Amino acid sequence: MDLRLYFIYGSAQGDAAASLDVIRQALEGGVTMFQLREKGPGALEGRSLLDFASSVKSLTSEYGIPFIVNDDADLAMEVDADGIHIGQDDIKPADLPRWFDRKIIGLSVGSPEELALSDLRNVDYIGTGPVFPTQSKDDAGAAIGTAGLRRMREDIGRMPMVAIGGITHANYKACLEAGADGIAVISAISGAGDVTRAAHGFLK
Ligand code: TZP
Ligand code: MG
Repeated sequence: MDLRLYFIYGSAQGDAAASLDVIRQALEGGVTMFQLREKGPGALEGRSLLDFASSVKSLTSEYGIPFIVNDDADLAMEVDADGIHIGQDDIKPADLPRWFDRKIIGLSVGSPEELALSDLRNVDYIGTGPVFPTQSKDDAGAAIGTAGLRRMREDIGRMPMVAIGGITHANYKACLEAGADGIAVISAISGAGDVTRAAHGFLK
């Protein structure tokens, strides 16, 4: 598991073909992890979601990159994902089917208070944020800043930690300096004119 550059994306409001193209370009740019996060208006469901997820899985496998599914344990199992990412309001890591024992389990933890309430057995990495304000998640909560990130690093010890929320080429180094093992990004990659170049720019 290499958390350095964790790209998160969905089917772009139902346009699966365009989305696959974005994901391929990001993989070309050197993304080290990928998470399928299918949310919001136009999100795919049922058979079309399953087909899309399978296509993404094939694509990430081609590049040897872990394919993580957000929230949806059934979907993760159906497409034989490499892992799942869950939030505080989702299924608890300890309640996941045994199938996930051999898989990567990520958990969102936004604050030291949430950390104190989280059962980290079975958890392989933590996602912390939003570090900076973000347009990509309505209920992301207040930004914790790099000071909040540093505090989380102190509290979690050696647990792998990826920073998320509002991360750009201008601020990602501050996240790494604050103790993150890597950065998780949606818009600074998916919204870039040159997706491959944008991804690559985070690896310098
Ligand atoms: N969780 C916390 S912030 C966020 C998620 C999924 C959105 C990150 O997106 P962006 O565009 O990189 O700010
Ligand atoms: Mg969730």
